Amino acid sequence: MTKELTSLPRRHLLAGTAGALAAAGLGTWSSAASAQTEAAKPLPGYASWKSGDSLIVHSSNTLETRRSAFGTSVITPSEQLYVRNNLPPPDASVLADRDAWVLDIEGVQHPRQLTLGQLKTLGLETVTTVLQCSGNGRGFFPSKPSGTPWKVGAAGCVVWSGVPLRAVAEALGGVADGMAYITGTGGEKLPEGIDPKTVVVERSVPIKALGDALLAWEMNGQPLSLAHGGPLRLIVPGYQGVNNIKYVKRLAFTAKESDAKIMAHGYRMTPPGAKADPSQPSVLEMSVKSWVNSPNADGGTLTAGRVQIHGVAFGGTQAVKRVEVSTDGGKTWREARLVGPDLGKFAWRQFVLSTELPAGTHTLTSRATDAAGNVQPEGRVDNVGGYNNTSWRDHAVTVTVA
Ligand SMILES: Nc1nc2c(c(=O)[nH]1)N[C@H]1C(S)=C(S)[C@@H](COP(=O)(O)O)O[C@H]1N2
Ligand SMILES: [Mo]
Repeated sequence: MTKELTSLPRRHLLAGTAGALAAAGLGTWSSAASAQTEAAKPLPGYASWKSGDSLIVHSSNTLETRRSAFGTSVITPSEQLYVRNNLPPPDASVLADRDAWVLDIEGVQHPRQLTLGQLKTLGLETVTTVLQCSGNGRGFFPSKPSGTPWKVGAAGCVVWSGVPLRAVAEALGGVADGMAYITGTGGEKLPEGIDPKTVVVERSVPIKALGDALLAWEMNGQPLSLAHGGPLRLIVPGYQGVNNIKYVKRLAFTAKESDAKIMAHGYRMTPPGAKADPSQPSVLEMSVKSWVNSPNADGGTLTAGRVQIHGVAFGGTQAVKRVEVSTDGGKTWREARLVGPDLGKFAWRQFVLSTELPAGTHTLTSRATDAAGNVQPEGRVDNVGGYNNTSWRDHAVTVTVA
């Protein structure tokens, strides 16, 4: 029966079937139908292989995973993973001969260029990480910062394979003296006639990230797609999305942070009313966060009775130690159970609380604690760009139970 229902054309669902489903106690189906009404914009060509039903298309360069589409199986399928491009991606011809992609490596004893084919001979590692845009949760800021109003769906949990960056550095004689940062540069074609520094995607992270950083060519068991940075991407586990440079064409160990605009002024924790400047903290390591994905993340009415309240939790560079769930907007909390495989400290965990929800309105939310004892906060840190929203109150879901 469910199969028939989900395969009904959208028109049918909207023209009255939704009401019938709600009457039958299948409120989540009717909410899925109403969520689909937003799916107005088509997927952009480079991401046409993605699941349109699972994504909110904000623009051709910003696709968000629906809250109802995260599932419970830990890994976010590539078809459902969000996309965020600051510039249009390179031409698909860069994938024609993946192993011919050239990476410039600087700030080592013996700087040189290596092709992807050569990099593949230097080492192999696999790591599972949460990839999350620092603007995820921006849509909950009352100040309405400019930028995509992401709610929860600019995040996913992904498996990467590639060569550890430290193996590459070692092969080239080691990091040169005095270098304090890892600076990655994206390989997009830059618009002509403007200073490249104002548009290039170039980010620096502290060199301590060298222990975990990877140059990745595979994601979720497939060659890295153009949408996600293929043929080669820098992965900095535990760090905010922007630091994971797609189409990486230059990897430099540097004494100073990049002076590109996206590093010096973009992605800074700029206090309200202030102007962005390099003295303000940049978005680097992620911090502990969780949210509920079900039931009824996208609205609709539930039937009173037993529910499995589930969602995801992660700690950035720390493992998640515990997750609590509240059904009364944070007045009282109960311990949730972590479910599914533990894919390491950079991955997220799925959590569940099995409980009864009586008729009425309930505010469901979750609060995670990481292995270092950091507890997800109630509030957000206000900032101009709308970054780093980890507030459990903002991420609450209000459900109506009949
Ligand atoms: N070269 C390049 N790398 C990039 C970006 C970009 O625009 N160009 N966007 C960054 C941002 S802001 C985020 S959140 C992530 C998004 O990764 P995804 O599109 O694979 O989900 O990539 C980062 N790496
Ligand atoms: Mo981002």
